[in-house]
Amino acid sequence: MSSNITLYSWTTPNGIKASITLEELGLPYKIEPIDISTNIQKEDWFLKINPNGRIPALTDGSQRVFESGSIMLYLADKYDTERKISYAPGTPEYIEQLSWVMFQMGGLGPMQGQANHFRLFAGVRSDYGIKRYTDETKRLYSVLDSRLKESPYLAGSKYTIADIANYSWVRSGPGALEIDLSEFPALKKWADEIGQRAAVQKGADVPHTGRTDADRAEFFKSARARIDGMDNSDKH
Ligand SMILES: N[C@@H](CCC(=O)N[C@@H](CS)C(=O)NCC(=O)O)C(=O)O
Repeated sequence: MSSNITLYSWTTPNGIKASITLEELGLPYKIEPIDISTNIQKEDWFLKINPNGRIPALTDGSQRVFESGSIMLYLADKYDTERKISYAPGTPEYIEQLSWVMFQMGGLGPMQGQANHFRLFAGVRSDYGIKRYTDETKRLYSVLDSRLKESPYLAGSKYTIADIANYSWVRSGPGALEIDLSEFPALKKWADEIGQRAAVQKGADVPHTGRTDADRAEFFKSARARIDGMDNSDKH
């Protein structure tokens, strides 16, 4: 099947969901790097592709697709005819896959995103905000851990877009929030295995910025130190 895909993205947990899915499907695509620190994603031309002004977004010919979950479902529905990384609509496994994609979109992404905000990026230090969202992230990890104790992958016996969606967030929990994944043994085993996949390693480096894991670790460390150096604003 022919495609004319352009991906607008950056190496963030939501961004790499789209690029890993494209790599797993072996689809050709053009990458438009959107460095979100420069706010290009708020410019008028980009808002025509994603009215929400965030990455990732994708165009396929004249079709625009925004929201990382919709992008994954769109790509799976249209291009995964061999069902390499998805279950067929109408099957019970498809509904399980959809449920775990929505779990990530409505739960893990927003909650871990807030934890990252309070722990790394906020303009004030709120110990309440850090605890609330880090605890909720860990609670969601325990839900994933329980599921992965009973099933090798989130939707069933096969690795799917549900795993890609959740893995893309879980992978950064240890570095950004100092979450010890060994507290969640089934989740850790699953994450370690997914992290070995060639398509995952390739997709997680899109667009290629040249930043290494050591650079990222250093960034997280100094971001946490900046927050730790402030007075806790909850007291005021
Ligand atoms: N629900 C959206 C969230 C997208 C999102 O929050 N993207 C972040 C990067 S992970 C972003 O673009 N941040 C820059 C901004 O908010 O301006 C999705 O899953 O696509």
